[in-house]
Amino acid sequence: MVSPSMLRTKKTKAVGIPTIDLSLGRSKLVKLIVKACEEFGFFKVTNHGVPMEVISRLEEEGSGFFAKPVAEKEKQRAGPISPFGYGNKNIGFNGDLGELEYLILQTNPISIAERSKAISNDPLKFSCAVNDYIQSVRELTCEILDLVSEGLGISDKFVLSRLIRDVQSDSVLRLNHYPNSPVKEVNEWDPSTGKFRENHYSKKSRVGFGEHSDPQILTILRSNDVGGFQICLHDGLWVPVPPHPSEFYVIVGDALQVLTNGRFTSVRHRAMANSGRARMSMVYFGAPPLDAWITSLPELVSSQRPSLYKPFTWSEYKKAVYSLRLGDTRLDLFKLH
Ligand code: GA4
Repeated sequence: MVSPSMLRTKKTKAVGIPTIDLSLGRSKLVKLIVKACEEFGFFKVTNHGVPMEVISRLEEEGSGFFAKPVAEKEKQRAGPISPFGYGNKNIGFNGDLGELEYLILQTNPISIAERSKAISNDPLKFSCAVNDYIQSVRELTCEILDLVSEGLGISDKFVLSRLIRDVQSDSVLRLNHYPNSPVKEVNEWDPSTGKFRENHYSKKSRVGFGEHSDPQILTILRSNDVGGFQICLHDGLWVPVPPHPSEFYVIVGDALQVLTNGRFTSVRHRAMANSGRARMSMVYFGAPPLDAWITSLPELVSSQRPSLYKPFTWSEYKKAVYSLRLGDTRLDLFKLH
């Protein structure tokens, strides 16, 4: 059932983020999912079928990696031209910065086995935890995409999930670690006393990972019990999303916006880094193979609603994504009208 968890933001009214119980009957589910994707591009799922043990094992491996000395982690550094591996503060290749460190992994078992040797002292344990998590979360992603296709009246019900199940799928797993590091700000102005406060630990919000939309089809996000994640509503209002370590948040990505011909819009989101405790998130980005064409599904195109975007391959889109800044709206490059 959609039971909106009521959230209050500074400026506003209470905002309900949809919570969808995946154990509901199919006909109800498809309607709820389409509604949530249209209204928010975002929802929480409960009764999702991913065992807590699978989640905990990956969390443990991730924490183990981030607890290593920086010099060790740096050996896994991404780039200069590959986004895969360890990163610290630098996001992408065009000067974006964040208050976090992260590990980006390709999701095919061969690449995971290869990387695990260098990442962990127990590579088999690490690669099993990563593979089991990916397998479970991929299944969840595909189940949601099949419900989306059904809800949108697409005749080929597996057209979306097939892109993710493909062995060549470019899906990615990302572990983010937002350390607890209050910033010591010397001489911050205190309006209540009319004086500068010296050597003061600022409570100001700092951006851990800046505002952006995800380029892929669907994102499945899980974090520990530390808050900081926020989504932007259609009216531009930012809403804090409470952490739920045993549940997942589902995020509509740019590619799904194109595939649905704009019926769904990819939700802009960000992570703040001033919570007072370290936050760790585990994020699966469901993506098509590099050579797959991304274009509006025929059922969603008509003379009244012509295609909004020109067709492109996922590889072309990724090139555009990495040539721009984090917060850019890259889909504008592919607009037809
Ligand atoms: C956002 C979603 C995923 O985390 C990611 C990110 C990627 C990166 O960190 O390497 C990007 C970012 C993400 C969008 C714009 C580009 C690419 C950083 C950046 C500045 C792995 C992805 O696919 O796109």
